[in-house]
Amino acid sequence: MNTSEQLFARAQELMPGGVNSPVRAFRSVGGTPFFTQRAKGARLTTADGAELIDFVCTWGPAIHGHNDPDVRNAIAGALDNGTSFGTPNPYEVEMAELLTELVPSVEKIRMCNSGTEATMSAIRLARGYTGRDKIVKFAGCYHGHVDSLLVKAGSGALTLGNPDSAGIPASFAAETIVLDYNDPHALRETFAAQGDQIAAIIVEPYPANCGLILPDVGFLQLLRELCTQHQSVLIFDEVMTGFRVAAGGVQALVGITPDLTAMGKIIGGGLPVGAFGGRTEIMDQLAPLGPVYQAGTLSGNPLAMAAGIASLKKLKSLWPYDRLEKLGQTIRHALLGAAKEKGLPLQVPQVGSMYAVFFAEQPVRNYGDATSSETQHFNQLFKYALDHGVYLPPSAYETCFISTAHEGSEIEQAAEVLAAGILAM
Ligand code: KE4
Repeated sequence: MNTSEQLFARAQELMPGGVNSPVRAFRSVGGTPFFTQRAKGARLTTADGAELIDFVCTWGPAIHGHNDPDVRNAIAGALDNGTSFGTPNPYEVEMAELLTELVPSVEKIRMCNSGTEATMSAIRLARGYTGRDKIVKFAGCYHGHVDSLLVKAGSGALTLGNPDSAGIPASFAAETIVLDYNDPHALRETFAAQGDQIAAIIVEPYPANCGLILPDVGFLQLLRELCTQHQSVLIFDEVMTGFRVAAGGVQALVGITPDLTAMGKIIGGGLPVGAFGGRTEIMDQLAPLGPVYQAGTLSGNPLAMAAGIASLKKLKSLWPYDRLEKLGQTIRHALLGAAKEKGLPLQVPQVGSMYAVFFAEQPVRNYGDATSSETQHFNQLFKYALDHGVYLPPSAYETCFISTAHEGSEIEQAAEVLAAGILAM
């Protein structure tokens, strides 16, 4: 069987960087990325036979861990009927009913095939609905590789040090206003000056693509107030946080109603799915009803819908959020305890099954704070953890995820490894 080294050598001949998504290349943490042979529950088995407790969870979708039997059975059942029809199918209706039930702000929904498609389409819809061009986003937030949003972006763009991608026409970037998250003054000034030109604010309500950042009290409410006041569209990008921090996402936790919500990851149960939805008045601007065009050959694909439906139904039956919060706190306390003992400044923002690790004196409130943290310390911890059977995201600018498949024993084991990794620094 090919080792990761052998596979990576071949991959690099055929795919840029040997990967199909940049952050997988381990460029910021160094070394050869391992190739995964199979995955089950909370664990990955690499092409080299190593078994790893996984805190990436395929970047969020695997809320029930890998190869979940209920999700597998749902896919197998759908497969008996075929893989893609290109016509409406019953699964789409069931998915739409689930999503609009779980996220009440979403009155109507449109399925697509990735989080990027979801945010790209939501932006186009907001522009079409308002007749305006400008978009407000926040530095460090990543909304997928959308031309107009790859401006001061997070995730892999930030990891590789090019948050402003090449290939984006200046005319596109000129329509994107980038502000600092948690900076109410800049936000008020911007809307005072050009509120009538702003089609939308798009925000990760809890930014999780430059590590994990939490809002100052009142910040998200201010977004809502300014969008209402200036008739701009408030878009919550809950591709990552949706169904993860709560069944209804951040908007359920903070009690704020966005006009549109972008979704992805968990709703596909590991298969390619995105979605965007919101107020009927806005959504009905979409083709075939309205003038805003959006489409997709595989949108509402029956296999992907079946996987997502099973994943969401399992969340409804397990309602795992209290348990995931406890598991997240176990990791957080272990990390902070070890850092205190070592005398290392450490911040571990954590919400439920999401946590991040910043080697920083002060809490990280924005992009500047995140990029000023000691990423070399993170890289050391990443390597130690990987050598001891624990897989953290290969970048300080990502967020860790816990699944319902993580047993208490695996969390305890991982907490011990991470604490030891800090003490070994
Ligand atoms: P996708 O197009 O990758 O399905 O979703 C884009 C996206 C949109 N919005 C948010 C908040 C996201 O986090 C993402 C994608 N997340 C990254 C991980 N931080 C995907 C990992 C990757 O790019 O390989």
